[in-house]
Amino acid sequence: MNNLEELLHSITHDYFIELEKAQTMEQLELVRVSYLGRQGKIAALMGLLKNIPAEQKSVFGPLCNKLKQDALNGYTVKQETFLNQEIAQQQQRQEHFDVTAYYPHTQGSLHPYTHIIEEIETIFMSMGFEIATGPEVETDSINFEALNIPKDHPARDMHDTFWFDVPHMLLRTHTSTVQVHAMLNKRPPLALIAPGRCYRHEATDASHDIMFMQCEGLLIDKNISLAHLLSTTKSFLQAIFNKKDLKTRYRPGFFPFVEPGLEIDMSCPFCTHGCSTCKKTGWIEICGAGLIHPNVLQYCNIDPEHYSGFAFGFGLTRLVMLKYGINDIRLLHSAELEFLKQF
Ligand code: FA5
Repeated sequence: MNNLEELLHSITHDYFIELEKAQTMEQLELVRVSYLGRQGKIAALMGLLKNIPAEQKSVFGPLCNKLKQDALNGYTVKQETFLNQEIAQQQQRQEHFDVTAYYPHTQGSLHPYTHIIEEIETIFMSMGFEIATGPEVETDSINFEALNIPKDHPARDMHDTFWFDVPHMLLRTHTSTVQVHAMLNKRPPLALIAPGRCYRHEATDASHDIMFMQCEGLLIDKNISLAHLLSTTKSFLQAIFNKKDLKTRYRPGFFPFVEPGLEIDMSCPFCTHGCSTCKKTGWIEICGAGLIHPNVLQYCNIDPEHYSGFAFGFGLTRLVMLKYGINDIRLLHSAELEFLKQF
């Protein structure tokens, strides 16, 4: 009896001293576990009750229960005190938050591609063109057959193609595929541009990469002629280089999906008497173009007797490089922050 009484007093005494000493939530939790936990000292004390006679049990049972309740109350009061202190500290920190304080941060910038695509889209939208997109993983039929480039056609040699293991599937080699999707899915009149990535299995150098960007243009309606093509492309080039006196000239060009086909050159926007960009010629090759071949219209169920149209496609990568004076495509496609920060 005496032993139990002493034990109860010593646990009560020690518990409240340790409770008093706890200065943080973590220390308080250690005290709780050590006394009130399932393996704690109070539980062990209560475990002893089952081995004592019934008359002693009736005395110590209530005393043990009282100790447990007092210990729990003491713990709860202290826990609330700590929580209130923490809330008060948080409020104080918030009251002192300085919204004008300068926090050093690094600011991102738009990639040159993003800049130029936004400009191109704005110019063409002002002329009534829509912006179109298409898949980069394509079928042989859309990338070649629909565009009048059947199997064994020599024009396929110009498009070194990344083929998938899946038969007839490839990474598109040009954005002319978007023409086909548009013609198959919509009815004329159609006016769209399609900037996007293309892939060719080529050796890389300062102006060629295996991934690059092109921008396609397509217009189909009744009575569309070369005059529409020439004035649209010229107006676009004058706007993008911000040069009203920029001139264009035309040479015959062969692309199986247009007839006649043209290569469009522009007068060098950077010089008057020849420079390294125009290789001292005063002219820069900029765009392939032509009137849409009747075979292509027919493939897409558009009657060539009623409708005609033009298409053009230029290297958007080349345009970015020209416009920003970037002399190596690999820089443009690198993740070099020092380079990209300039734009
Ligand atoms: C075409 O791809 C045609 N689809 C363009 C076209 C559209 C003609 C509509 C007529 C009507 P070409 O293969 O020439 O054409 O490619 C066009 C441009 O893409 C090139 O002038 C060049 O600027 C760019 N280009 C081609 N291959 C690469 C490459 N590996 N790296 C960077 N740019 C490239």
